[in-house]
Amino acid sequence: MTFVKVRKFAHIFRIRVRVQIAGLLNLSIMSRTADGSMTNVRLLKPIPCYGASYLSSKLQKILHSHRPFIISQSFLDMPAISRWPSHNYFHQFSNHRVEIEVSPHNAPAYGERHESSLGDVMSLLTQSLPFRVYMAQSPLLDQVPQLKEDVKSDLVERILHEGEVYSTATWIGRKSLTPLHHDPRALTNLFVEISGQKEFRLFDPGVQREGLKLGEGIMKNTSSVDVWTTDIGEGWDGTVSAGDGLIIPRGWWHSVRSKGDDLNMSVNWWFKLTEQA
Ligand SMILES: O=C(O)CCC(=O)C(=O)O
Repeated sequence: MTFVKVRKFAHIFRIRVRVQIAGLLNLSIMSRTADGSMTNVRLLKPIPCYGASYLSSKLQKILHSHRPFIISQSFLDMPAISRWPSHNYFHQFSNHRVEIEVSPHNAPAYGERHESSLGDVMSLLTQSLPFRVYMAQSPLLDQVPQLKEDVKSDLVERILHEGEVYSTATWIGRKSLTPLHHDPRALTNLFVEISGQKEFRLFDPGVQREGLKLGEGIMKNTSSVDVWTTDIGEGWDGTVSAGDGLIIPRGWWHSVRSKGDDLNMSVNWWFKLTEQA
């Protein structure tokens, strides 16, 4: 083994031991942020991950536990997964007006909202831009009902059958970052990744609110703390790839960022779980 390899293994080993010790003692570990500064980020637990076959008999029980979980590679039957990333697919809907958010890269805040045509947005998103453009929480599926056919999937139907759907949203962008917030309190979120990868940081509804720097009025569910560099308490972390889903239970705080530089596409449904008798 070369000297370089030995050093590399020793380094990986040291990191593993540090993480294990920190986990055992529930200590905080230091990690380096993108800008090179050190930050104190407490250990995050991995979001549990299940496959469709495991879920088939336990779906109700797991949903009603109100704990988050990733559903691995179980939405690959969704036509959007092959259709939406293909170069020209959205051309046919080019003229539809949509809203986008524009903000500086990495800003842990919602962007300024602008209106544009879907065609222009899709062509903007093929370019490397000095700012972030995000078609966030778009009612695209209601505006273009034809697209609803693309997000049909047996498992989506099964999950939504456990409650009543309130609304759905489409998310298309690059290098996106959604700040920490919680959705309307009564609603569970079924989130499906169509293209690219997204990382989620989740915190349970009981997280310490002091220090969250919450907004006012309709922004009182949104924090201006950057949970990617700042420790706000124990949380859960996980990544979804195309074909994966995630359940965000009602009231759970979440911040979401895309991974890599590729076009990223997702869709989600907010639904109210039917209470169990
Ligand atoms: O994908 C994102 O950027 C945010 C998703 C989100 O916040 C949600 O589905 O409630």
